[in-house]
Amino acid sequence: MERSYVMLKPDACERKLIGRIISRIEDKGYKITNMKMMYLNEKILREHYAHLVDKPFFPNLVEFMTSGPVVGMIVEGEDVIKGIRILMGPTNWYEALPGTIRGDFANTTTCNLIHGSDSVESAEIEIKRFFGNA
Ligand code: IDP
Ligand code: MG
Repeated sequence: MERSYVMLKPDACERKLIGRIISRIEDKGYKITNMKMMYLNEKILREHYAHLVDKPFFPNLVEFMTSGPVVGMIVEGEDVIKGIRILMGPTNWYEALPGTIRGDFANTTTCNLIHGSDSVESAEIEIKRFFGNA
C-alpha cells in the first residue's frame, strides 16, 4: 500500500485545526498508521526543504516551522500521495479552491497548514527522516 508523509504545521496546531484536518484525511478513507507531535529545528528543516534553502523566504519559513509543534503522520492508501495533495490544495493560498484544506483555512503562502509528500521517492525519504525505519 502506498504511503505518504503528512505534517500538520505550527499554524494548524496554534489555530486548533488539527482535529478537523485529520478528520478530512480519515473521511477520505485513508489510514493513519503512525503519528507524533514534535518540535523541528533548522537542521532538519534544511534537509526537508532542501529545494528551498536558497529562496529569499527560507528564513521566514524556518522561523514559522520552528514557532511551535508540528504533527507528523504516516498515511496509507491507494494513490494516497496524489490524494493527499488534492485534499491539501496547491501551495499558493490564492490558487487553492474552497473545499481544499488550504482553500478553506489558509490565506498566506508560508502558513499553509499542511505538508504532503510529492512523490513515492520523497515519501519514503521523509518517512525515514521523521520516523526512522517505521
Ligand atoms: P508544498 O508544501 O505545496 O509542497 P513547496 O514548494 O514544497 O510546496 O514549499 C514548501 C513550503 O514552503 C510551502 O508549503 C510553504 O509553506 C513555503 N513556501 C513555498 N513557496 C513559498 C513562497 O513563494 N513564499 C513563501 N513561502 C513559500
Ligand atoms: Mg513540497
